Amino acid sequence: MAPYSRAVLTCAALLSAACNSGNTAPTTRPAEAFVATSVAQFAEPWAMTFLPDGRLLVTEKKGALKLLDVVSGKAGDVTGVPPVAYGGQGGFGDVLLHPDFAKNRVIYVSFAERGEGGSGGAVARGTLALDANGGGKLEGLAVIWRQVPKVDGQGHFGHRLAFGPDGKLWITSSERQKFTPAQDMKSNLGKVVRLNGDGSVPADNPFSAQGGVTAQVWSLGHRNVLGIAFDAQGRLYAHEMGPRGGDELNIIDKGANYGYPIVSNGDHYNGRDIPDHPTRPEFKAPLVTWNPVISPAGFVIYSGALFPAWKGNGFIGGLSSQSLVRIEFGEGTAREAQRFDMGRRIREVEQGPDGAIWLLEDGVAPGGRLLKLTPR
Ligand SMILES: [Ca+2]
Ligand SMILES: [Ca+2]
Repeated sequence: MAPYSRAVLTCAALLSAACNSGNTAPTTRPAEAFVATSVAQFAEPWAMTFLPDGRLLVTEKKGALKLLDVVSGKAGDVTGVPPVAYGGQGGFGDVLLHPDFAKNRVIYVSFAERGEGGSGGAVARGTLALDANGGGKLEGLAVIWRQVPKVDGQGHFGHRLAFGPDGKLWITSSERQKFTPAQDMKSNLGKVVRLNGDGSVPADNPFSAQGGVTAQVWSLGHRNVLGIAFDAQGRLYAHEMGPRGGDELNIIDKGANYGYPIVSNGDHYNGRDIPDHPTRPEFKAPLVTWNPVISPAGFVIYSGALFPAWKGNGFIGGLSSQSLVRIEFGEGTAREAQRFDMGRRIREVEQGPDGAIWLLEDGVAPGGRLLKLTPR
């Protein structure tokens, strides 16, 4: 565990030189809206989720699972995690509790693994046994899902996890920087996947009759999806790291094709044109497109009481934009309402039990801070 520090950060500590990097919404000084408290520091933290007792599980990309007491700042280790293929964008990914965790102790983790053909994302399920020393271990861990096929390279795994109000497990499966698999139904790359909690395929998936990995697919034509969230009405949203000038926020519909790599409001990083969304109306268009991009990672739709004005708003972390982006939703619409310049790459966003908003910075050395945002 990296040494933890606790300090209320001033605006000056949080902000990079300029406070106005945004083009979609005016950038706001964080200090005007919330207090950001640095609670702990982790090595390349990637994801977090709260336990019912208020403690916080944090994944570190190299392959560690930490359990943090957010009050004392003490962190313990959770052992029994799977070996991960660390490198590039690969490594330990998301951590998620089963909706009945308080009763069944079931937990899900995602990670990059090596295998025939290269590497791919995987999701494993086990139970969490806590010990009396502030740590614990994963027991009975079994892989319930894999990206197919495994390919070379170390990019675009996705593997963000969520449980829906339908009790199903949702997995984002990015296209591994291989473009065309996003449209290939014999592959589950470039898709949003929906499974039962045990890894089996729900009978009411849109392509369930086709069997194989096709049956897992809920939506297709995605690029790199590092954030997925349900709103209070049960609607599913996902953001997507697009090509140059093409980051997206989408509402995810059953069986819909989001068009990548055939269409995007952005273009390939090598300069090659990708026709924009309006040229192919058969593909579902994004609610929001960012150009310049924000590099979205982490996503919550806020339902807490601490920030009543933000109830129902989306909060998206920004990597290259070093920001926290606030989204307001309308009927079938969404817009960037506000952008907070955090001065660091933001990897993960979570809502705490008391309604505070928690962020993980991205970072190897000295590490990424865990920030707790509370009202001013
Ligand atoms: Ca999380
Ligand atoms: Ca384009």
